[in-house]
Amino acid sequence: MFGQNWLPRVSFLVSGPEAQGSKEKSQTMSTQNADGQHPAVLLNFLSRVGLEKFYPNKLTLRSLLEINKNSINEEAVSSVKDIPWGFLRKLFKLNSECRSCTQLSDNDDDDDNLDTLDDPVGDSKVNPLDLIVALFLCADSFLQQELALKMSMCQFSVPLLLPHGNNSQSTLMLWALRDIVKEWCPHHLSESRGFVENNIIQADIPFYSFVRLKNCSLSKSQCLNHVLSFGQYNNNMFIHRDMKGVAHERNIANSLVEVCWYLPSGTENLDKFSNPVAFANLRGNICESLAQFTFLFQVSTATFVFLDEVEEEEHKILTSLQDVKSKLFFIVNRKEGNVTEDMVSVNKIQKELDLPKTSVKIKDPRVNVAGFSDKLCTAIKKSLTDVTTTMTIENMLERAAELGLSVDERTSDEKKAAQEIVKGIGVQHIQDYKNQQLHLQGVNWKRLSQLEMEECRLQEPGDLELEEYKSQLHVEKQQIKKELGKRKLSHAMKSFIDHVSTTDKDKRDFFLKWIQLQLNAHLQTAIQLPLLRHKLTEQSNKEETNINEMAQLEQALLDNSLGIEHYMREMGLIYEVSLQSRDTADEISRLPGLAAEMLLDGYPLELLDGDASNIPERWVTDVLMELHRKVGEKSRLLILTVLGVQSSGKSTLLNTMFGVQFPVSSGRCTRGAYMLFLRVSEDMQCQLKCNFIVLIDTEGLKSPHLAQLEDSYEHDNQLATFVIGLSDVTIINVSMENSAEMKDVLQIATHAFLRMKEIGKKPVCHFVHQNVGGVSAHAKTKTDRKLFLDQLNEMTQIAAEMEKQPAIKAFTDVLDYDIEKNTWNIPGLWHGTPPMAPVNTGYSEAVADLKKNLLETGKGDTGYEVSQIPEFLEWIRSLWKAVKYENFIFSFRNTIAAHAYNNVCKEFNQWEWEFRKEILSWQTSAEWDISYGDNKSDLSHLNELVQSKKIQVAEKIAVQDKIMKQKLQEYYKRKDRHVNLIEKFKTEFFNTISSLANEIQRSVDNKLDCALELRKSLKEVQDIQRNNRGMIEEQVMNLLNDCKHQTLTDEELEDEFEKMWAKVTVNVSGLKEQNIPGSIFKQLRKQLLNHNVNEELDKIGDLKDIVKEPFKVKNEHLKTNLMKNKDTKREMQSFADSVIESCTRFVHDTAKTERDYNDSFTRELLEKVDLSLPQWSKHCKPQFEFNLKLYICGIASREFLHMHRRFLSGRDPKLQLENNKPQYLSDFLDLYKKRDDCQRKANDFVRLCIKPAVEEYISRSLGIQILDQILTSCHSAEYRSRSFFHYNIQKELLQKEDFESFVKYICKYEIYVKDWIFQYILRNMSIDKTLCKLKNNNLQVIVNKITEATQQASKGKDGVLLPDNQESITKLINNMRKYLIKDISISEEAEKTTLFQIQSTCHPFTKSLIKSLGELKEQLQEEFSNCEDITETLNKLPIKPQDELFKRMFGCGQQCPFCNVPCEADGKEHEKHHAAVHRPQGLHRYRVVATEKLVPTLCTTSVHSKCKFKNADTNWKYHPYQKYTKYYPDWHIPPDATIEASDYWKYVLVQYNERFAREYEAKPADVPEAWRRITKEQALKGLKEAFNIK
Ligand SMILES: Nc1nc2c(ncn2[C@@H]2O[C@H](COP(=O)(O)OP(=O)(O)O)[C@@H](O)[C@H]2O)c(=O)[nH]1
Ligand SMILES: [Mg+2]
Ligand SMILES: [Zn+2]
Ligand SMILES: [Zn+2]
Repeated sequence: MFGQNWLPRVSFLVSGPEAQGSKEKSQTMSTQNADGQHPAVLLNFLSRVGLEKFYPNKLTLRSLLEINKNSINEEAVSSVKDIPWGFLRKLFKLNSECRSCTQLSDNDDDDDNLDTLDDPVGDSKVNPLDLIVALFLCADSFLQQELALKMSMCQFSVPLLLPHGNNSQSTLMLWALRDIVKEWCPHHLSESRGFVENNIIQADIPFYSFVRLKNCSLSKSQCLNHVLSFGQYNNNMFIHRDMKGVAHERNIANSLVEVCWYLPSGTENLDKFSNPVAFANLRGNICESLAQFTFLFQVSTATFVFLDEVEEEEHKILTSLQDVKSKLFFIVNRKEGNVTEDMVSVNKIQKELDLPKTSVKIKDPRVNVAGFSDKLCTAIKKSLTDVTTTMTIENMLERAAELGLSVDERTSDEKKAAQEIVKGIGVQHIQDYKNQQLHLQGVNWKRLSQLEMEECRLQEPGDLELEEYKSQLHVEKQQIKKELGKRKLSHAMKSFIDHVSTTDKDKRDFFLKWIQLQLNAHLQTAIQLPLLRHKLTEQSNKEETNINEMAQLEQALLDNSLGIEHYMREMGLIYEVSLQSRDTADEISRLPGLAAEMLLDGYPLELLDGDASNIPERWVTDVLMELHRKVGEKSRLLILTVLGVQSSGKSTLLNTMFGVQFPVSSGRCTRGAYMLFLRVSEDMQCQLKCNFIVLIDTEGLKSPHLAQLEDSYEHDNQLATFVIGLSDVTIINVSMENSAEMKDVLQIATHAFLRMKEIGKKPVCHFVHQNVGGVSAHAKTKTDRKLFLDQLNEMTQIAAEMEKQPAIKAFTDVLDYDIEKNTWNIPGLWHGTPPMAPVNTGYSEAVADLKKNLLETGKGDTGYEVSQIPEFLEWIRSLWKAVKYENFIFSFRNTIAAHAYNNVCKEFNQWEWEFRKEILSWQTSAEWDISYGDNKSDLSHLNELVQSKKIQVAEKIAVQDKIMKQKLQEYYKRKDRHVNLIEKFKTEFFNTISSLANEIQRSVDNKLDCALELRKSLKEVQDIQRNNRGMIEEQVMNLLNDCKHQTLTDEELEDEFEKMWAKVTVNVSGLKEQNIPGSIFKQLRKQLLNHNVNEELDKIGDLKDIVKEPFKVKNEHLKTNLMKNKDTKREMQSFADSVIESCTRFVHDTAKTERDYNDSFTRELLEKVDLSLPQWSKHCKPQFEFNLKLYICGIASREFLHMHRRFLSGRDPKLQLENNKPQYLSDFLDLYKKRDDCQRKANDFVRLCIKPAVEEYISRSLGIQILDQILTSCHSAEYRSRSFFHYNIQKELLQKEDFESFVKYICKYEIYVKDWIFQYILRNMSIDKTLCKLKNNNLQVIVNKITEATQQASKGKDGVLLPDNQESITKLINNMRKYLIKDISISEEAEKTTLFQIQSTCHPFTKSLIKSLGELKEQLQEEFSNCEDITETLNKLPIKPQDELFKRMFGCGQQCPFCNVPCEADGKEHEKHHAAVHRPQGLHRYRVVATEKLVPTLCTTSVHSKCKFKNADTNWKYHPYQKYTKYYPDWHIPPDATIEASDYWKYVLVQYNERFAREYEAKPADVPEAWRRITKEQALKGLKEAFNIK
C-alpha cells in the first residue's frame, strides 16, 4: 500500500478562515499565500477572463454538463471573458485544437494594425498556459480530474505542479491525475503480445525533467515536442512560443510544471522509446521556481537544464545539488558570435560538479531544433539503460511535503472507507467475493428472471395443466423473493450504503471515486483483468476462433469484473426484495431517494440488468418517481439511445458528445442498459420541449464472443427492442469495416423499428458510420449510401417476414428515414496509432455536428410529445413485458396507448351521437310530415314527398359524415393525445364513419317507407270514418227532426237514440285483416331464392301453425364428417338456441310498438339470422339454415299477426263510432233541448282532437330526449366507451353474486345486455321522476304553443277578432291548424265529429277552448306523475332509447372463439376484435375431451403456450394455440396485463365451479390452489386493472 506514511509530513496550507469554511471538505487546496493573501496578479488575471467568481475551486463538473444554448449553437468567442468557456467546450468534446482558441477571432482585418498599436500587450489574447492554470485553480476536484483526463486524451501535457499565482507555492496534482489510465506495450512484452494498463500515477516510469536557466534562447518545449513526436505525427504536447496564439506573455503560469508521457505501442519501428518515459517541463527559470526545481531534481531520473550561460545565482543553486553525477544534463544553445564567453560559465560548473562530458550537450547553431532533438533523444535513451530505480508520481508526495509544496489530496474518511471495502476482497476470487457480499445478484436473481420469462413462454409445463403450471411458477417466484428478502445485509453493502447515504454530496462523490479507483487498482494488479480482456480480443480476432475457449474467457471476465455498478445493482436489489418482506426498514425505504439524487448528480442508473436479463421494476420505478418529485414533477424526458456492437465506440461517442463519463471499453463487463440524466437549462427547456436529456448507453449488444453462443439473437433483439422502444432518438453505431457485424446490427435494429411501427412509436433514427476517413468519405458516399440502403431494405424484408408483415418492403416503410439527413460518417477516433495518438479533430467536429442535429430534432418540429417520467415508466413496463413473450407485437399492451384509444373512442362516441341525433330529429319531423302533414296530398304526391325526403336525408347524412370525418382528422392532428400510438386505428375509424352513414341512411329510408305505409292505411281508415260519420250525422238529424214535435223525457230520447244507433251501425264493418303470415312467408321465400328449397317451401301450409316444438339440431343439418360428433351437435344446438332466443326477443320488442306490421320487420329479422350464421355455415348443410329460419318465421308470424290485429282494433270504424256515441247522444240531447253546448263541445274538441295530438307530440321527441339525458349527463360514464360499459356490467355482476346472471351473461350475452340497458334506462328515468319531468316539459311547450295559436287564430288577418258567429269557429280551427302545422296535426274527422252541429258562437267557444286546454294540461300532468309504468312508455316510443343504446354499446357482437368473451373494440369496422380480460374456457362449455372436465385455462394463457386445441373449426384436429390466427384471424388475444388481471373470472369459476358443471353437463374444472385464495375484492381489483380503471 502506498501513501500510508506521508500524512504527517505534508504541510497543508489551508489556514485562512475562508478555507476552513465551505471548502474544507474539498480535498483541493485553496491557493493563498502563507499569510492568507491572494496574489494580486492572479486575481487580476482571473477577473480579466471572468473566472474570479469561481475562484477557488468553485467551478463544478456538473455545471458544465447542463444542456444550454451553447450545446447547440456554439457562439464565436467574442470577448476575453468568453475564452475560458470556449476552451472548455472544445476540450470537452476532445477537440485537440482547443488551445488555439485563446485569442479572440479577428473579425476585422483592417483594424488589426490599430488594435495592436493601441493594445501592445494584446488585451484580446490570453496565454493558454495561464488559462489552463486559471481553470485548474477554479475547478473543483472532479472537474480537475476531468480536465486532466480530457487533456491527456488530446495528448496535451497536464499540470503536475500547479503554481498559485506568482509566488513560490505549488500544489502537486496527485488527485487530479489519478483518473488517467493508460495502456501501452513495452517492447519486452511485444513478443508475447502482452501489454500494460495502469494508472499513470501508479506506474513505475522513468521520470525526466526539463528546466531552464534565465538565459536560455532555445525553446525547451519545442525541443521536447520533437523528442515526443514520431513518424508523421507532429504533436505539440507542450505549448511553445511558436504556436498559434501563444506569443503572449505568461502571467500566472510561471513555475508551472507540466508532465506528459511517452508510451510505446509495441511496434519496433514506430516507437521512439521501447519503454514508457515521463517528461516534466518547468515553466520559468529555476531561480524563480527554486522549490519546484529542487523537487523535480529529486524525483527525476535525470534533469536536463537548458541554458545559454550560467549566471551566478544559478551557479550557486546548481552547485548545491547533491548526487548529480548521472542525474544532471546541460543543454547549451551555442549562439553565433561570442561563443567562448558563455561556454566559460558552462565549463566551470561542469568541472565543479564533476559531470562527465557527455552530460553537456551543445546545440550548434547550424543544426536545427529537429536535428538537435535526436541528439537529446539519444542521450535520454542512453540514460534509460542505466535506470535502476524510479519513483511513481504517487510516491513523490513525500518529497513535495519536505519541500513545502502542498498536495491536492489527503487521507480522508471516504478514502479509508473505500480502502476498507476493497481490502475486504483480500485474496479471494472476485466471484467468491460477489457471492458473499453481493449475493442478491447471484443465481437466485437470475433464476427469478428465468421464471419470469417462462411465465410468458410456458415452454415446459410437462404434464401440468397450464394454469396450474403458471401458478406454480408464480409460487416459486414468490418463494425466491421471500428467500432473498430474508438475507441479511452484507458487511460490504452496509458500509457502501452507509457511505453513499451521507448528506454531504462531496463526501459521497469522493467515496465513490475512491471505490472506483481502488477497485480498478485491485483488478489491475490482483486479477490482471486487463490482460484477460486483451486475451479475449485476441481470441476473437483470430481466424479460427475457439468458441469454447472464448466462452470460458468471457465467463472469467464476467466473473472477475467488479465496479461501482455492481454495488449499485445490489443496492437496487436490496430495495427490490425488501419490499417483499413488508417490514422495510427506514434506511432501505430511503434508497430510491438516494439513487434519485445520484441520478441528478450525473451518476448513471442501471435500467436493465443484462447479465440476468431483468429489470428491477420497483426499484427503477421508485427511483424515477422520486426524481420526478424532486424536480417538482417537471420531468419531460428526451431519450437518446446508442446501439451498436460491443466496443464499437458507443460510449466514447456519448462521452465526446455530452462530456459525460460512461465507462469506455476497459471499464465494464456487465451487460445491459444504463441511463444518465442531463439537465436542460431553463432557457432551453421550452425550445427542446424537455427538462432532461436522458442518455441510454447499452452494453453487450452482439458481443462478438457470445454471438455464436446460445440464442444471442434473441437476447440482442430483446435489448434492442426495449431501448429503441424507450427512445425518442436512436443512434445506430455501425462500423463499415466489418460487414457481417454491420448486417447483424442492422437486422436487429430494423426488426426493433418494425415492432415500434406496429405499436405506434416513432423514434428518430440516425445511422453513424464510424471510422470513415474524412476525405474518402466524401467521394465514396454516394455509392456507399446506396449500398447501405439496399442492405437496410434487405434487413427490413427479413424482419418483416419474421413479424408477418409482408406489406413492408423497404426501410422507409418503417420509419421516416432520409438517407442523406440521417446517415453520418464519422472519422476514426484517433489521429494515429494509440497510445500516443491524440483524438482526431475530425472526429470531434463530426460528433459535434451530429449532436447539434440531434438536439435540433429534439426541438420537435415533428411535434411529438416528450413523455414525463410516469409515462416513461409505463413504457418501460409495457415494453419489457412484451419483450418477454415470443410474439412481441401481440403481447404489447400499454396503458398510454389504451388511454389514447379510450379517449378517441369517447370523443368518437360523442360525435356519433351528435350525428345520430341530428338525423334522428330530422327523421322524426320528416316522418311526421309524411304521416300527418299536408292533408290534401294524394298518393302519388306522397310518393314524391317520400322520394324527395330520401334525397334530402342523403344530403344531410353526407354533410354529417363529412363533419365527423373532419373532426376525426382534427383529432389526429392533435399533439397532446398520443395520437401516434393509435395511428393504426385511424382507417378503422374512418371506415366506421362510412358504415355508420350507410346504416343511418338505410334505417331512415326504412322509417320513411313505414311512415308512408302508415299514411296510406290512415287514409283508408279516414275514408271509412268519413262515410260512417256522414251516415250517423244524417241519422241523428233525422231523428232530431222526428222528435222535434214531441215532448220526450231524457230517457225516451235516449231510447230513441239507441234504437237509431243500433239500426245505423249494424252494417258498419271492421277493417279487413291482412294475411300477415302470408306476407312473412313471401319475404322468407324471397330471401331463400337461391337456396334450392322451393319444393320444401311449397309443402308448407300456414306459417303460424308449423312450428310449436322446440327447435332441435338434427343429424341431417350437419355436414357428413361432423355428424357423429357429439360436441359439434351440442355446440350447434346452443348456437341455434341463442339465435332463436335473440330473434324471439327482437320479434317481441317489435311487436310491442303500437304500429302496424311492416315487411321491413321480417327483412330485418332474417338479416339478423344471416349475420350470426357465417360462423357456423361451414359446418352445416343448407337444410339447417332453412329450418332455422322457418322456425323463427313461425314465431314471427304469430307475433306479428297479433300486432296487426291490435293495430286494426285500435282503428276499427265500429269501435271508433262507439267511442263517439256518447258525444252524439249529448249533441242530440242538447240540440233537442236547444241548450248551450259551448263548454261541452270545447271539451270534446280538446279530448278528441287536441289530446291525441298532444300525446303524440310528447312522445315523438321523448326518445331522443331520454338518450340525450343519458348520454350527456355526468352519471352515464357507462356509455362513454364500450370498454367502460363492459367493466360496469361485470362489476355489477360480481356485486350481485347471482349464478343465473352469470350464466345468462356468458351464454346469452346479447339478451343480457339488452335487459341491462333497459333496466338502466328504467332506473335512470325513475330517479327524480326524470321521465315525468321530460314529459311535462314537452307538455308545457306544446300547450303554450296551442294556447298561443288559439289566441292568434281567434283574430283575422287584420288582427281584428273574428266575428262572433258559428262560421267563425271553423275559421278559428283552420287558423289553429295552420299555426300548428309544424307541431301537431288536428284530425279532421275528429274535428268534424266534435263540432257537429255546434250552436255556440266563436267568442264563447274560444274562451271555453282555452279553459279546456288548461284542464287538459292539468289532467295530463296528473296522469304523468301517477304513471309508474315507464316500461310501457318506453315500449311505445317511436324512437326507442334502449335500441339506440344497444346499437351503440353492443359493438360488433363477436365473441372470443375460445372463451366467448364479447369483443370490446369500439367502432363497427375494427380490424381486430379484442377484449380486456378473457375467461377460463370452461365457462364457455369448453371441456377436456377425455375427462369431460371443464377447462380452467384462460385463452390469454393458451395462445402464448405450446398447447393445442381442437374444435369444429379445426375439423376436430389438433392445432397449436400459438397459431390460432389461422382459424381466427380477426381476433387479437394478448397476454393478460398481469397475473391478477384475470382474477375476476378465476374467482367466478372457483365460486360456481360445480354449478357451471351441472349447467353444462360436464365435470367441474380442476382449478389451481392459488385461485381458491382469490377474494372478491381481489377479483374486483383485477377487473379494474384489466380495464385500466383507477
Ligand atoms: N480505432 C478506433 N478506436 C475507437 C474508436 N472509437 C472508440 N474507439 C476505442 O474503442 C474502444 C471501445 O470503445 P467504447 O466506447 O467503450 O465502445 P462501446 O463498447 O461501444 O461503448 C475504446 O478503447 C475506444 O477508445 C474509433 O473510431 N477508432
Ligand atoms: Mg460502452
Ligand atoms: Zn378468450
Ligand atoms: Zn369486434
